[in-house]
Amino acid sequence: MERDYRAAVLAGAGQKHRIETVRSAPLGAKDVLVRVRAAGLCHTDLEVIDGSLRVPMPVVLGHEAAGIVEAVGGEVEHVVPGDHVVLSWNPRCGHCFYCDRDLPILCAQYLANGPKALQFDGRPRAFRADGEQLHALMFLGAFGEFCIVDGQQAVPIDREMPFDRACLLGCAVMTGVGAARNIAHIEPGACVLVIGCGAVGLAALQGARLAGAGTVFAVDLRDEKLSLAKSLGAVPLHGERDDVLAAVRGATDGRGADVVLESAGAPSAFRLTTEAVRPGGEVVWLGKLDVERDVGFRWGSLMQEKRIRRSSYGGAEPARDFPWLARAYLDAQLALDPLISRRITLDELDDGFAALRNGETIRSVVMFP
Ligand code: CXF
Ligand code: ZN
Repeated sequence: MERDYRAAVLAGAGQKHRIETVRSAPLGAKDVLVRVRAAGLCHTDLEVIDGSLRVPMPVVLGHEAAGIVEAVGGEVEHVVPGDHVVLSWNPRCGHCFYCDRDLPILCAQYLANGPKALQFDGRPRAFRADGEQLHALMFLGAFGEFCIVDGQQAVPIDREMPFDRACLLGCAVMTGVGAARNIAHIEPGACVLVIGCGAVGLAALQGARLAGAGTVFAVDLRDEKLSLAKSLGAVPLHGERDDVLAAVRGATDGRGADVVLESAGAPSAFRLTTEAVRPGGEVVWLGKLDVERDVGFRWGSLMQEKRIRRSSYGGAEPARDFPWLARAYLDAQLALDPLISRRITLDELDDGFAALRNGETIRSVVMFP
């Protein structure tokens, strides 16, 4: 059954959102209709608004969301209406070359349909009042009261989990904690350096602590973000005022960090990763730049058996990872409250993105009634 609901529609890069009444497509057999309760504002949405990430328009952004299952298609068995879910933006076909090699982030169907901003099976799931098809960013399009996802994207979590914090698990927290837990190999007592203290970095440093790291250094250029990192157990270092390399070497008999997790997305940050890591140590790059940009490295910083790895979703296995991340929050092992700078309404979306662009906020979260 089709349904009318309010959603934020972006008609072109550089434009403002318009809140419109849109109409959902009929539910497919594998679909789940989710009543969105909270959705975070992420830099990837901002890249679409600012034009550096180009997707077909008009589009509904929002890919970090949690909500309540409203209805399910005939073939969906793992959730029922009323379940609380966190949404994953990385559905996979399960049988392509990369799915067979445990790299769903490279799934052929995911990579083919993602840039088209359609849902996973290639069909649109929402339309404007005049019938024009709406695109959806990252197989979600969560800046609306409802969204239809492929069933596998809806992961049930503990009902005690508050929606505003639950939504963060779907992108930033999964990416950051996952980098530390699923991608890097952090040994007990390890020295870890986290570069960039946005939502992903603040999650990464907590992931490092959960993995038993010894000293976790955290670098940023904003004092407010460094205070947050400090409150979460990291040793704060200002990227310009402090000598980051000296601090890391001083803590490791001159070797350098065992593991460096990068979440700043700047050339200087990428360069710092390979300078600061010890010989044989591990670097994980999470941040990103315009794909056409060049980054230069001092060749010597890439030598000595350093392991450099890119990760875009922290090795996410959503059905495995979202429930334990929620549990870690509920057990007070993972702090999420400090990541939320503002709670806003859908009508305040553009102001929320302006604040993210200026670096004023970690996460603004759209709350739906
Ligand atoms: C991004 C990271 C780079 C690839 C696309 C998704 N993560 C979250 O927004
Ligand atoms: Zn994101």
